[in-house]
Amino acid sequence: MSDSVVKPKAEIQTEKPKLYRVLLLNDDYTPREFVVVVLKGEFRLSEEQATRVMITAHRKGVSVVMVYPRDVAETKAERATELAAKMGFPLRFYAEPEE
Ligand code: TYC
Repeated sequence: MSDSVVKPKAEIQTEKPKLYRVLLLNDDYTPREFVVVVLKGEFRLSEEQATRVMITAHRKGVSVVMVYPRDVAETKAERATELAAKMGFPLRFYAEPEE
């Protein structure tokens, strides 16, 4: 009769939960000041950070706002997009996984 020894798994599972980045898209209609207000309110950016992110999107078409766990990124992107829509602006945020 052989003793059965339970060996610990050779490799410990160290997979990190994927992070998602929230991206901001440029458009021709949303006022710059409103974009900054949303970035400060929903994403807690400072005036300087919000202005920098807004200007980057304005110039390049898209800008990274912030990185979060998936559910937080998706919720914030949705909330910010809905708030803009309610105010009549086509401003869009979306979440995507980091590579
Ligand atoms: N392009 C807009 C304007 O000229 C301002 C703007 C900046 C809109 C960034 C969206 O993500 C954006 N009024």
